[in-house]
Amino acid sequence: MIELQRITLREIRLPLKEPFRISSGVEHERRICLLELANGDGTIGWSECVAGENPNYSAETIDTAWLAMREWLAPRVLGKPIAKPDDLPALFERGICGHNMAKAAIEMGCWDVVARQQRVSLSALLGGARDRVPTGISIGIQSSPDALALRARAAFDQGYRKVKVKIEPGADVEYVRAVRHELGPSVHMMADANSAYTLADAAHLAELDAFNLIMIEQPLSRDDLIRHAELQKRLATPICLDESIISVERAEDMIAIGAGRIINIKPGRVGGFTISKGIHDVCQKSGIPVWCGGMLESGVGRAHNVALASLPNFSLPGDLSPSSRYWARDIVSPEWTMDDEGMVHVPRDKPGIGVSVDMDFVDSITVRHEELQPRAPSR
Ligand code: OSB
Ligand code: MG
Repeated sequence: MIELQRITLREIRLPLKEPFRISSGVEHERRICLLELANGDGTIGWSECVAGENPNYSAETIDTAWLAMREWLAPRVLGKPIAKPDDLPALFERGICGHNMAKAAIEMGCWDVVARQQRVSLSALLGGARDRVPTGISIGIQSSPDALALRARAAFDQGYRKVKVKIEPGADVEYVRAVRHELGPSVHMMADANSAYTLADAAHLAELDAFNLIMIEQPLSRDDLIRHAELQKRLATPICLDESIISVERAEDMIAIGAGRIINIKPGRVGGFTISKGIHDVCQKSGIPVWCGGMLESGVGRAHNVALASLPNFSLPGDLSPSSRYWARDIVSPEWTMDDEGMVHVPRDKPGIGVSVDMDFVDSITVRHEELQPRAPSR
């Protein structure tokens, strides 16, 4: 049973070690919204809202999510008894369109609360089955094919199990060719276009078939399910959808019309763990592999992703790099590390998310802070 008494929102600033460029924008520093959820029984849960600073990946931003949580979502849960976190999507859906990342942040924090109440790991509560999950790296667009090949080589030598490179028109075929040439034929490689192409680029994208990529992620626009199905017919490389998949129904549609053969599940994008599990189950029944994507999360959001990635049908390496790939210092202890086989360990022996938040460090980088409490009954 959950009955939240307070949700504390904090905005922190974390500079990235290297700028992260994708087809729709570049980030040097992350503005991250953390949630601390205080339950009536004294249990504290943590989560992270993955909305970015700008509306380039999705319509949501940290500022719209903050507003949505304060004005519409938190009032639905604060001081109200909730039997289980699975009930939250329905509670949030009625009369509140979209805002999946804001909804997810509260829902995922509630999963942490319940895991800690039951003294089980978040992984176990979600139905996870593995102690270690394979790790991939997502490399931003670089200045030249050679620069990208060098960066990819360094990543592969560190142990990563999958190398994903960001592409856009003008930085695609030659860039991928350079990386494939550098890494050799057997390394798991893929490209992510973040919607930079249209169906008119089909013949150009088909040139990527020569490089034996395990998939090409989100080549077309988020709403282009039909066009993705058409493109898939013209490509040998499997299409993986990211931005397009925002619900269980959208995943079913992708499968039904052949708009893709793989799904990148990001719990923030779809509205939380309940819906992520729903997509995972639908895909498992249809033989569609899934993997856990990333949004350059801090150690808190990473904990949630690692727990989700321990579910059985997460059969491909996720974008789950260790803390040191992103930050000079992460906000959790222990920090997330990768072993020399490219695996991240799932803290299944600890309750909840399995890492503790370094409060002194968080306080020192907090630029905004708001406490949400049950509204006084209106007279
Ligand atoms: O498309 O997967 C993406 C980061 C921000 C926005 C979109 C994407 C990404 C990544 C980062 O690829 C993966 C990571 O967190 O390491
Ligand atoms: Mg992507």
